[in-house]
This record gives sequence, C-alpha cells and structure tokens, in this order.
Amino acid sequence: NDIRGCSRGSLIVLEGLDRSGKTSQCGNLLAYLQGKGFSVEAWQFPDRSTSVGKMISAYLANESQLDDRTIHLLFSANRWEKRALMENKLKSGTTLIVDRYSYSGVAFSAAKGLNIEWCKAPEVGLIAPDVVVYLDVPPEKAAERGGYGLEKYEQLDFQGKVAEHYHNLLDSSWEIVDGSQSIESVERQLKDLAMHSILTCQRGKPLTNLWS
Ligand code: FDM
Repeated sequence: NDIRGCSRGSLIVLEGLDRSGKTSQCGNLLAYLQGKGFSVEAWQFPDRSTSVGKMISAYLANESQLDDRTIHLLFSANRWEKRALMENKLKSGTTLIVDRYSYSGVAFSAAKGLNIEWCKAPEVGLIAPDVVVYLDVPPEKAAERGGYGLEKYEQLDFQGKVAEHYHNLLDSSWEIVDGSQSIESVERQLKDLAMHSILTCQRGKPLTNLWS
C-alpha cells in the first residue's frame, strides 16, 4: 500500500455568515494552492447548477415558497447528489475547497426553530471535512460590509440567530479565524491551515463520514 501512489486530497470547508468574506477567501486559497502545483477545485453549496439547486435558488430569491423542512431536505439532497463525485475527487488526490457545507444546513434551519438533531440526521453519511474553517465576523459587522442583498436570509436578526447556532456546532475539527482582521492576515492563516490539512491527508489520514 503505497501512500504516495494513493494519497488523497483534503476536504476543506469554509463556513461563516453571509458577508463574512468566505467566498473571496475560497478564491484566494484556490489560486494559492494551484500555484503550488496541487490538484485542487473550489466547490460551493448550494450547487445551483443541478435541478435540486435550481429549486433552492428560486426559494432563496423569494420566487417560490417551501416549507422549512422541505427546503432543509433539498439543501441536504443537493449535497448527497455530489457525494459520489466528492469521494472520487478526494480519493484521486484532488483537494476540495468547499464554500458552505452541512454546518450551514444545520445552522440556518435551526435558526428558524427546527430541532437540531432532526436537522443533522439527513447529513449523516456525507463525507466529513478534514478541516472546517469558521470565518468569525459579528453579524453587525458583516451587515455593514456593503450591506446585504435581496436573498431570503440576508437580514441582521436572522444572521444573529445563525451565528448562535454555528457556535453550538463547533467541535475539535473546527478552526476559528477572526474574520475582522485584514484580508491578508485571514488569507495567511487559511493558507497555513490548508497546507497542514493537505499534508495530514497525504500521510494517510482516512476519510470518514459525518456526523463525527
Ligand atoms: N444555506 C446554505 C442554507 O440555508 N442551508 C444550506 O445547507 C446551505 C448550503 O443558503 F444564506 C443558505 C446560506 C445562504 C444561502 O448561500 C445561500 P450562498 O453561499 O449565499 O450561495
């Protein structure tokens, strides 16, 4: 069993409130890792390109109404429809930088008042991230950054509830990065965390499933 021959990629997830800077940091990290010669892709959830993703997108744009549990399960299904591809990519050595994952799923639905265990259940069996980076920005500060757009969840009081639920989900696989620092400083910490995770996976860390 030649570790070099079958070394796998790392599953790196970025989480945070809307306007926490996640999406631009994912882009920066992608460019950095590509520059280092790694096989790497940037993904995001929801993946709006699939038919489930289009239903989610219409919901977020307030073009359709769905019951809270229905939309929760669609977000989850949107991850399930990508699970096999995700596993193949990781096993073939590609690192994935993923903008939002199951933690968004739980934090946003729990913020509406749904039971947390109920919210976690459909996520069980998805691939567990190797590292979850939480870009920590106070909701008030996130709201100041150019303001929120018109999507469903982009309101200060709701984002405050989401932040509380994110904090309840924190465990030892999370790395909290203070998103109020300069972009460069956040970027530097992300690079270090990503490199560390990639090396750990190359050395044979096994893939595991949520919810662990
Ligand atoms: N969102 C995202 C959820 O409510 N559940 C989920 O499972 C995911 C992945 O969808 F407000 C919310 C979070 C955000 C919205 O996300 C769209 P982007 O990152 O703005 O596309």
